This record gives sequence, C-alpha cells and structure tokens, in this order.
Amino acid sequence: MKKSESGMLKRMIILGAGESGVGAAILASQKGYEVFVSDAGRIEEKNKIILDGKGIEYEEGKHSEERILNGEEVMKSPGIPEKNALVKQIRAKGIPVISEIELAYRFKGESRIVGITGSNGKTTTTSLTYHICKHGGLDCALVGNIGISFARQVAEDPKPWYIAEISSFQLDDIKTFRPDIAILTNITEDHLDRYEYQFEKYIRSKFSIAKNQTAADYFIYCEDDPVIKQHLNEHNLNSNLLPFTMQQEPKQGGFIRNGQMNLKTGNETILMSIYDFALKGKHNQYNTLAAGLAAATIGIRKEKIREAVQSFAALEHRMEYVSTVRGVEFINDSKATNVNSTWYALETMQKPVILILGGVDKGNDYSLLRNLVREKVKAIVCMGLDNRKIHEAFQHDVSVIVNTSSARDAVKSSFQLAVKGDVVLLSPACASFDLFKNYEDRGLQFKEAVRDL
Ligand code: UMA
Ligand code: ADP
Repeated sequence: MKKSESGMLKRMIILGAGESGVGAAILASQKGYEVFVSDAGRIEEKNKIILDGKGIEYEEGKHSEERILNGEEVMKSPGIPEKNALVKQIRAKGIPVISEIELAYRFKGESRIVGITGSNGKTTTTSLTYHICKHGGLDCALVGNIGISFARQVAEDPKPWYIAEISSFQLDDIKTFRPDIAILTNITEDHLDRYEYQFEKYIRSKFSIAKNQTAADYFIYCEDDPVIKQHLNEHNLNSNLLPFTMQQEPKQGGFIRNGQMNLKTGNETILMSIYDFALKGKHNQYNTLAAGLAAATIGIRKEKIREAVQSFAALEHRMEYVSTVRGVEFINDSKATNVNSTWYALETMQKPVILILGGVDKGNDYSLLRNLVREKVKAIVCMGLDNRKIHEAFQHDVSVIVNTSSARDAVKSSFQLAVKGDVVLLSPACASFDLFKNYEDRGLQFKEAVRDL
C-alpha cells in the first residue's frame, strides 16, 4: 500500500479521464493509492464502466478545486495544458505533478522499454519497431501515444518489453522515466502553442527522453537533423549514441550507401537493400534505419529484421494510396499535421500535384514549403475555416489557390483542377479540429469523397 506521512493511503489525483487518465487510475488503484479522477468534460461511458467496476471515485463536468488541491500527487493527462488555471494552482502549491508514463515506469519492474519520440515519424517508427520485434519472437507490447496507455498495459498485461510511442506532452512531467533504448526521429516546429511559442522549450522536451539514461542504455537519433545535431552536446547524455544518417558512415549506428542500408551495432553488421523496404519514401528510410537499429540493439536476428522490414504493411492516413479516378491519383496523408511532414510528402511526389492544405494552424512557417510548391504544385485547395495565411504564403508561387470548407468540396475542386496524370495530395500541414473530429475523421471523409466521385 502507498502510505502518506500520516499513515493514510497516498492521495493520487488524476486529471483527465481519457486513455491516460483511466490507465493511470487502474494502475494507481491496483498499487494501493487512494485515487480520485477528475474530468472537466464528459467521461465516455466505457471509461465510467471501468472506473465503477474498480470502485474508483471520479467526477465529471468540473474540477473540484478544494479536493484536488488536497491531493499528494497529481497525474496530469497529456492533453491538459500548463496554462490551465487549476494546473497553475497545483504548481503554486508545490504538489508534485507526474505524467502517466512516469507512473507506469514506477511500476514496470524489471521490464525494458524502447521509447520513441520526435516531431514526425513516431507512429510509423514505433509500429515498425514493434512489428520487427514481434516477428523476431520478442514478448512485447505496443503502448503510449499510439493507443493503449503505458500505465494500463503495466496494470493489466505486463510484458518483458514495451515499445512505446511518446509525445512531448508525455515527456513534460517525467522524473525518473528511463527507456533502455530511446529513439529521437527528428525535431521540427510543432505544438508551439503548448511551449509558449518557444522552440527551445519544445526541443528540451524532446531531448528529455534521454535525460535519465545511463551508460547501459542507447540513444538512437537522426544525425542529419540540424536541430538535433545543434543541441546534442548541450544535453550531457550518458547513453551510447547510435546515430542514423544518409550523409556519413558512422562506426556504430545506421547509414545508407549506394542503395544499401547498413546497421552497425556492437560487432554485428546488417545489410539490406533499400529497394526491399516495404515503406517507400526518404522519410521512411530514416524511420526504417531507426527501427532497425533498435531491433538490432535488442538482439533480434538479422534475417528476422530483414523479413519484417519487407513485410510491414503501410499505415492508414500516412501517404496512403486511395485510388485513381480517370487518371488522377488520390493520396491520403491526413496525418501530416505540420509543415515538415508535408515537406516530406511533397518531396516524394513524382507527378504534378494538386495540394489540399489547411486546418488549424499551430504557428506554421509555410516558407519552408515554397521551393517544393513552386517546383511541384499546380494548384492549392485550402480546406479550413481560416485560409488567409496560406494565401499570403503562396500567392506568388501558385497561380490557383481556392477555398473550400469540407472534404467533399475539397475533393470536388481538386478533381476539377486536375488532369490525367496529376496527383491530388491531402497533406494539410495543420491540425484538423476546425472542420473534423481528428485527423482520422479528416482522412476517412476524404477517402469517402474520392470514392463518391
Ligand atoms: N480534460 C480535463 N481538463 C482539462 C482538459 C481536458 O479534464 O482542462 C479531459 C478531457 O475532458 C478528456 C481528457 O482530459 O476527457 C483527455 O485527456 P487527453 O487529451 O490527455 O487524452 P487521452 O485520452 O488521455 O489520450 C492521450 C493522448 N492524447 C493527447 O496527448 C492529446 C493520446 O494521443 C494517447 O494515445 C493516449 O494519451 C495514451 O497514451 C493522441 C494524440 O493526439 C493520439 N496525441 C498528440 C499527437 O500525436 O500529436 C500528442
Ligand atoms: P507522428 O506519429 O510523429 O505524427 P507518423 O508516423 O504518424 O508520425 O507520420 C506523420 C506524418 O509525417 C506522415 O504524414 C508522414 O508522411 C510524415 N513522416 C513520417 N515519418 C517522417 C520522418 N521521419 N520525417 C518527416 N516526416 C515524416
């Protein structure tokens, strides 16, 4: 039992009753805390059933200040921002705040973790790492930002290994969380609204994935990423560095030379042709290098890594081919919610592009796209409530920029603007919440509209 100094059960307050909150509540109550869950919105029925079933106390539609400020530790869900008034009060009172992955870490026992973060490529790299590990016979679970919370997995179905996708929000309140293998895919501007519009703060959050690592651990990172390279030395990392790159040939790490992937870990070298990768595009070559290095470090056998990299199926909403209608190809890259991911999408395009852009702007700098837009994009179809910034950014680069405010209209307009041999690419560089529930909803509505053409 977790006892406070008074000898009573330790009072754990859980803010938010979504996937993180419910997972944390299950684990904390199982480990003997007195748990109180508070959600300012409505709690989903399925989550209420779980909390009721375990006799965990909760409230919805409000945060009861007095009770919350009487807690001894707070688990704050990742979606709740620091600027929230209650969070400020909790901080001012000095009540320790942890994230859900920190709680899970506290109770994971001897199990080991591959933790994957970065601005782009997290879900792809995490899924691929998991796929390789499963194929190689490792007893592991896929957890974190990708779906099931780490805490819920630890409580309900503990495994010797966890392959965890980790967002910057989840890293913000770690104390001791220490992955045995950390991957940092890249760092570009994203979520700046949560970091007081200070890129430095977001960079620090991303690097914190490795801050507790020791000489027994591994840090896998993209050597070609200018932001990572620039900040690597400031962080006094103690772990073994395993860079991946397309520009050099590190002694330890991963690189691509003459179409061949080389993974060098310890005394082992794994070679594989990049033409055999199931995932296409330069960004996915980076993701494959990262996942391959993690798997090799764990000790997955060479031939199992090669087989798994060849057999991995592409993920929905990420450069997903939808169909070709009268010679016009449609691609759903709805998961591209920032400028950098759209950059990579455009970079892989071989045909003239009608680009569907727009949504909720998170402080985007569109100038990064201008060269590629000038070279490859025939027309931009804006899909959002406020498209002014897109017009301003590209007015001198593209002659046709039209406004739409639904997936159906965006698809119709794009199709009218396209001729045989063109590609319509939904890669919005923005979040989806102005017109859609989330990026999945946006991608699904896009695909449905394409099917109805
Ligand atoms: N809430 C409050 N008070 C507030 C604000 C919100 O109680 O002031 C409540 C809401 O009413 C809601 C709950 O908090 O019921 C939601 O919490 P949350 O937004 O932290 O979401 P979870 O359901 O716990 O899901 C989170 C991740 N979501 C976010 O970080 C926003 C999920 O990633 C993740 O899968 C899950 O934990 C398990 O780890 C989603 C995501 O969008 C997919 N992530 C972002 C991204 O990938 O870009 C970071
Ligand atoms: P995340 O989970 O970090 O959002 P995903 O794997 O879901 O990343 O990919 C999101 C988008 O970013 C996709 O649209 C994809 O085209 C692009 N992307 C994937 N990997 C990378 C990468 N390594 N670098 C840049 N962009 C990438």
